[in-house]
Amino acid sequence: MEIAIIGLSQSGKTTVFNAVTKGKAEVASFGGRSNKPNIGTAKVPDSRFVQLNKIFKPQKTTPAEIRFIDIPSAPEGLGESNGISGEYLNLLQRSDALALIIRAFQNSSVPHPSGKTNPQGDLETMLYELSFADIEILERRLEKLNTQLKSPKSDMKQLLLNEKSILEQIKSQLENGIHVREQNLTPEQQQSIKNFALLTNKPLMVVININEEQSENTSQTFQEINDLISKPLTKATALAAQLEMELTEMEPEDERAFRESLSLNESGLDQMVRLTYDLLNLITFFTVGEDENRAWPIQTGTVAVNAAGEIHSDIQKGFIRGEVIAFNDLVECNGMTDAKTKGLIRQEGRSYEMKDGDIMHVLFNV
Ligand SMILES: Nc1nc2c(ncn2[C@@H]2O[C@H](COP(=O)(O)OP(=O)(O)OP(=O)(O)O)[C@@H](O)[C@H]2O)c(=O)[nH]1
Ligand SMILES: [Mg+2]
Repeated sequence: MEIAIIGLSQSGKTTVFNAVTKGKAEVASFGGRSNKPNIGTAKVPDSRFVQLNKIFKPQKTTPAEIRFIDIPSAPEGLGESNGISGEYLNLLQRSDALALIIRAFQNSSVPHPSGKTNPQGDLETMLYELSFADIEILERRLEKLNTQLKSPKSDMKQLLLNEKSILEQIKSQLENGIHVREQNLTPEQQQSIKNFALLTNKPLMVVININEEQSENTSQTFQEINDLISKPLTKATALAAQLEMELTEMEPEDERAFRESLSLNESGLDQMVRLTYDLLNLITFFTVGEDENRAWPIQTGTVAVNAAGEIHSDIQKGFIRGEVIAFNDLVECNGMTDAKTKGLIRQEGRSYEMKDGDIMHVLFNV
């Protein structure tokens, strides 16, 4: 799973990135900014995984991970209505979801690019920018289709015309500010745009970057942007990125104490991960053993053979069956031996639909 962090310049993208990945990427000082994307992973906090590690004491533990890419605001790009293109566009297209950072913090030493903190305006700008990128992608395809339609092979003509009509409809809605994910497309329509990886078809999380002492204004900001965020496949959260980043730099005990004193119960990392799981409809399954315990994020509805493919493509290819036990059953038995005696380990076939918290051991042929 890969999330692209986007937003206007100086909105706090790199700060959010550092807070969730516990990274040390350099934040921009005004004027001198880096143009390379930062790539890092956030480890998904999961108390069940901690419990499994206590039971199995493996040599290695690998929590579930979500990749974050901090996309710098391109000199010619994002928010300046000149479009998103080239390398930036590719990075955005290949991501599974977009995290859009909206600046709501006041910081006189960090001037806002347009002079004034304006969450609603910035959000509108960025939503427009994303629509615009998609319109350009569709226009390029439509141009090609029109050329092909000048001398179509007869068996292709109807197909091309169908595609053209679908793309034109989608484009016209985008021109009215309706993102693709809000367009209620039929499976057939979704199929015809699948390869374009349109940006406004991706799940969107809006992250409002607030000052630490701004909590009262936060609900007001939410109210202001409410119409823009209460849409399908769109979620929003507020976090104080600067503070979150500083907290992640502390020793874990100090961080805990500090959070308590500020009554910050959910960390920025937790919030972002929860939102990602929610937005992408993810669950976690586990593999356990003496060598390694590992947690794997998968989409709800994933069947056993495809879950096995997350581990390795060979394991998917040679899949025979899965030995599966629910997390609660395993913990109650405090390990596999007792669980086996009690008959709690199930034999499941390729099409078994994985449940959140399943522990699976795959039997396979090489
Ligand atoms: N007070 C305050 N300052 C912040 C907050 N988040 C970021 N900043 C400051 O704003 C400046 C820009 O933050 P960055 O994280 O570099 O912003 P960015 O969006 O990555 O900037 P570009 O990559 O240049 O587009 C830095 O000086 C940060 O310290 C915040 O929540 N509160
Ligand atoms: Mg940055």
